Amino acid sequence: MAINPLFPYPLYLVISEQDCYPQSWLHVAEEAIIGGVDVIQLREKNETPTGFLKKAKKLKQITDRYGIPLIINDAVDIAIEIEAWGVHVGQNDRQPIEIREKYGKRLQIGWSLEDRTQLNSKQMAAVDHLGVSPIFPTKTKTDTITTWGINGLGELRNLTEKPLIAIGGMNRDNSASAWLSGANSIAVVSAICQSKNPRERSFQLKELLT
Ligand code: TZP
Ligand code: MG
Repeated sequence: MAINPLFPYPLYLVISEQDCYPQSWLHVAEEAIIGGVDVIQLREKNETPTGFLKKAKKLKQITDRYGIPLIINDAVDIAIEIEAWGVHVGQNDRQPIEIREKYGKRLQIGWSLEDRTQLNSKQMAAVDHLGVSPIFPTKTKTDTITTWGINGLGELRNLTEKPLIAIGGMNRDNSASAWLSGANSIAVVSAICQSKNPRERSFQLKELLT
């Protein structure tokens, strides 16, 4: 797909300390940015609020240094506190409308689309971009509902104009087809976090998205 001005970030890294282990997650983040990652989401599922805030501050220093946007998963208050670019929420998290009402345009709001009916939800009015989740089955997240596949992604492309982010099992073999089927961004965890050379891997993935 062409670059979408509403989400001009073709390569999207979703990061946590655990998913990068045994590599240093901050090192992975920096290497990935140098390699071509355009946006990073911090997604920490096993952190205390204090621990999450500390990590968010550290990562924000890096994303600010390189001038790329940072998205915080779930923790809206932390996103506001560190002046993140955006927040990403799932179907069971804080609702987009509530976030928009409270914080206006201070945060870009990403929402996980797990079922086609959610496209008709009133929440869509407050959503800036959608995570199409998951495209393929993945060990990184197993509590999923719809596995969209490339065809499902292509169908969604015809049903909404909002930027679509393909996530779940994305790698060097399937990212180009997701891109050509209408994704505006390809989001990965393990393809970069578990790579021995996150910089090179990011570069390789980015090359596919033009
Ligand atoms: N949301 C849907 S799938 C997923 C998330 C956070 C995990 C993607 O991880 P991987 O390792 O890129 O398949
Ligand atoms: Mg969530």
